[in-house]
Amino acid sequence: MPLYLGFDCSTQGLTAIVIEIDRDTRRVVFNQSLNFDRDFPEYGTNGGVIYGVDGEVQAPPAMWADALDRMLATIAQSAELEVDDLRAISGSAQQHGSVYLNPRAQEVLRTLNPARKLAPQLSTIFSRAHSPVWLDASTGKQCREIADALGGADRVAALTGSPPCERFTGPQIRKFAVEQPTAYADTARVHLVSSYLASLLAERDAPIEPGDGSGMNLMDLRDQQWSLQALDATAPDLAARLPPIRPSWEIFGTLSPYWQRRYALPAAAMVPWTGDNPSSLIGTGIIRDRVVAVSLGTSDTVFALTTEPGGPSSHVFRAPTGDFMNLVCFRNGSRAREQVRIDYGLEWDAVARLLEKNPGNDGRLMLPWLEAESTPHVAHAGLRRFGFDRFDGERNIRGLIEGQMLAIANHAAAVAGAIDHVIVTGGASVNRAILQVMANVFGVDVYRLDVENSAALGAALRAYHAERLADGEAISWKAVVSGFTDPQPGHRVSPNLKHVAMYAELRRDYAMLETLHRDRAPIC
Ligand code: XUL
Repeated sequence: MPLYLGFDCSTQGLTAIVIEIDRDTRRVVFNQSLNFDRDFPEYGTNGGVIYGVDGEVQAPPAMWADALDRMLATIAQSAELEVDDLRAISGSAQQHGSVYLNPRAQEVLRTLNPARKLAPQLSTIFSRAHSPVWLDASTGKQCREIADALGGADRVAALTGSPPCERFTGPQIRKFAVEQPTAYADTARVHLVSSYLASLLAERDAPIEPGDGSGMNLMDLRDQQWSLQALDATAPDLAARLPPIRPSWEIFGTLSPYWQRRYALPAAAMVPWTGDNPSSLIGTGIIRDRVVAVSLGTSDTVFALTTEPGGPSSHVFRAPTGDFMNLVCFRNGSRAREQVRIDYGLEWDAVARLLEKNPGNDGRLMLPWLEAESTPHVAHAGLRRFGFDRFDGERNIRGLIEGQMLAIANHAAAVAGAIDHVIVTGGASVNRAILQVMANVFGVDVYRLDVENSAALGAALRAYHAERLADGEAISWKAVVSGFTDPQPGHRVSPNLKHVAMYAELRRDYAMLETLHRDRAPIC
């Protein structure tokens, strides 16, 4: 039976999902994850990243390569899989992060020794040892410079889909080019995390896919090509350093001889990798109107498909369907939830009981900005509590989770108009008590999916879609996702009508507090 493999290289780990699709069968046959901190302690990461000074957050690209190698070994050895049937591979990765390769990289990739591990063979290919990732908030100056050069932040948003944002790749590249000009001069290729990992599988430069390219402040959102104006405003000779942008479904190579020999894998078709959010759009199956997806992960994101860009959305990306997607991203996601839970010494089931015990927290609100926040822009980290103090554990925990859900529901208005229901994905989507708060706050049904990692599932589904197209079958997206993403009644959490009106009032109060406490001159 044909198999399709999808990866997701998120902030904290690498997941792989294999799906089996035939006329009457559609099922997930492999679903495993590696955690960077736990499984690769030698890289010294904390939550998959390394915090530096002044808002810098980076990760070692060699660690991602190591994880890819270990995961492919697991897949090849899995007793449940007939790996010879692997037809196509795609993937997704945390968005915005960038990998810098020197001129020797091409040759090294072409001559990898299949008897040896991948990561040590890559030790000479990086012109920058560590990659800046989406949590990096150190490029405010570069954002302002890019905005000035292009005629203002609104102009940049109209051109690229987003105003200049600290975590976006363009401002990050500019900072590197200005602060480390020698290393920049030694850079032959700047990849996204997604296209870097795809290149490692194909042993050649993989293209950038438009969904992930939209998170760079460098791509013309309309024609899905590099904007020469944006490149010029960012760094010298950048055009020569970027891979081409190619359609999401255009097969660009095959799994390379290195992997074929190393793990006896077939020459499966390679489909461009995208960002985790565009991939989740497919993996949650939200390919129609009036539904939004909420991803509760390291970042919390809210997104929806749209055929025309517009509305007051914070970001507009291209979607892997060829349409557009609106998205807002909250920096304070699962790390904030986890930290507050640990601070008050509670297990998750105790947190669930607290949430159920007193919905609405007696009207006590918290702005949940444990770390600097991106929606809305808040540079100065710190929880803001209203009507309680830090010693009140119950109110702190409820305040944080309710605050996050109020923010998500309020900002969802920038993503989609009327919403019939919400699809939730990501690690915290298994937590029913959190989903109950979400349903009460949104006032509509919330569904969780069978597969928690919708980005990896989306990647496997994109691999299937591209392989079918290449085979001459004009398959629709509805047919692609069917059987994998259909909301199940058993996974529905309905709003408790007793609480909906109360939360509607809290949403207004929360919005007011947010306006008072957000940064006056937002960057993004
Ligand atoms: C989206 C964003 C995050 C990352 C990490 O703009 O920055 O969601 O993709 O998952």
